[in-house]
Amino acid sequence: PARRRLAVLSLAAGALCVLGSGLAQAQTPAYRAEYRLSTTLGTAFPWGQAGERWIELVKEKTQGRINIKLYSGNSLVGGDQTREFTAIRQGVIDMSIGSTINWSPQIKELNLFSLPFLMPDYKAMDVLTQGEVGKELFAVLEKRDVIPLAWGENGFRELSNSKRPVATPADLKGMKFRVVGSPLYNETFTALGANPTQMSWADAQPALASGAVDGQENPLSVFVGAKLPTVGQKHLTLWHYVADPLIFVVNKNVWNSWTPADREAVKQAALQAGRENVEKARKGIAGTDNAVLKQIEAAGVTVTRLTPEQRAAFVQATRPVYDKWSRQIGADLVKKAEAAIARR
Ligand code: X2X
Repeated sequence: PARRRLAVLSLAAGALCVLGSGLAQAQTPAYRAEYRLSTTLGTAFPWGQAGERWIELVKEKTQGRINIKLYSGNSLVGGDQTREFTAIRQGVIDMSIGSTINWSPQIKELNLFSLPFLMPDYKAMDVLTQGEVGKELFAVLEKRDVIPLAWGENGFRELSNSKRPVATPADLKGMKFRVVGSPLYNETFTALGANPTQMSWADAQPALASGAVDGQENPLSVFVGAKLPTVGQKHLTLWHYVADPLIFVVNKNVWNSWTPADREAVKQAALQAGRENVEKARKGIAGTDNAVLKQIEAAGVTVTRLTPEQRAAFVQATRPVYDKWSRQIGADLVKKAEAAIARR
């Protein structure tokens, strides 16, 4: 019986060995057949196209080891873009190209880009994302278990409505605007005398079509891509009050499951897709190329460009919101951003 017991024991030990080597194998990269990439806008927009491009470049650079599927419309979080960041942390989403606005409810520092009239032009946006401020924001994301890789762009957000041309805060009085993101947006529109209401992009389009809200704010690429003039958005004001960059990220556990060489490939792919995305987001809008604006005017939309005096009235009306939120974001970070913009 003693010998039999020994035999049983050695059998058990053998089984453990087999199990053990199986575990050892599982510790070498266990790549999944497919990873989920979340975006808000789909492939009719530069944002969704950036997702497609990242996927394509990753596939190419990893020789097909990393396959990604695009889930636009924030479909992995039921269309609720303000829940996206939490879902990335939890692993419901593996990768994302997300707007700073949509993650700002969880990451207060990302409200920086939503401070009204902080960034006067594209150069100002670039010195933030490509400089010290951008690095600091990436460090904040990493502390929250999300690996940031590259910057992209949604764009400067312009104001549209179905009621009348808007050139002064007084013109906004009583108008209902759809906003998204953190309470900063509610406070900005309230300070201007408008009635803001927070809803997802998925809900915004039917709300605009039915007249439940009068207006919205989004980059011109979105205004055109979503065909907002066809749902009565006939008045556009170019006020450049805020702009939202996009950030390419990967869930930390997913990132750690890849070999260092594949991580580098995913990062380089993000940087390239990000650069191409910024270029595309500005096409027809920035500098001397105003093809998108021409298209908008051809659709019968009145385009209002603010004089410096008119712009100053919007800046002044929103200044208390700027000051309050600077403290919430972090006075040091805001000062650093202001200094970088002043030096640009
Ligand atoms: O919902 C919006 O307005 C959009 C599409 O621009 C964002 O996701 C921030």
